[in-house]
Amino acid sequence: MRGRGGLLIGVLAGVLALTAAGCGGGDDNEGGSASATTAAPETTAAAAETTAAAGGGTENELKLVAQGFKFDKTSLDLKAGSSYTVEVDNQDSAEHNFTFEAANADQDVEANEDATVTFTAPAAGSYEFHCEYHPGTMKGTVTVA
Ligand SMILES: [Cu+2]
Repeated sequence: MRGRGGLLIGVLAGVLALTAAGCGGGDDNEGGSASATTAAPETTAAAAETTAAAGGGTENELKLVAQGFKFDKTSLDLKAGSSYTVEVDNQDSAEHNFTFEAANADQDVEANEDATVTFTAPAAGSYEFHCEYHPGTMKGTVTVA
């Protein structure tokens, strides 16, 4: 009788110990393998996207807003030899213009209208753009790299 009682307690204690160990170990393993599996594909996808963006894309679009006799940007960064389409959104009730002489771009923009001009970025260097009608206040720099 005594022997049986002791054995039962021993077995119960063993089961409890195994259960506790099993739970802890299981959680750690699941957590570890799950994050490793998720992280790997994301890294690969991000690398592929970066490669695609750097390799392709000759079509580049920029937008300038003319408001209060000012352009919303005073600097443009272009890549030499790439093609650009600049959309000028004129929010003033006066006619404006976008002129980037180095690329032979000269586009008038009627009051409260949009206009686009397409050009190829010149060789690397520092240039300027301006509005023909308000060159004193509507101007900026173009950096071609
Ligand atoms: Cu202007």
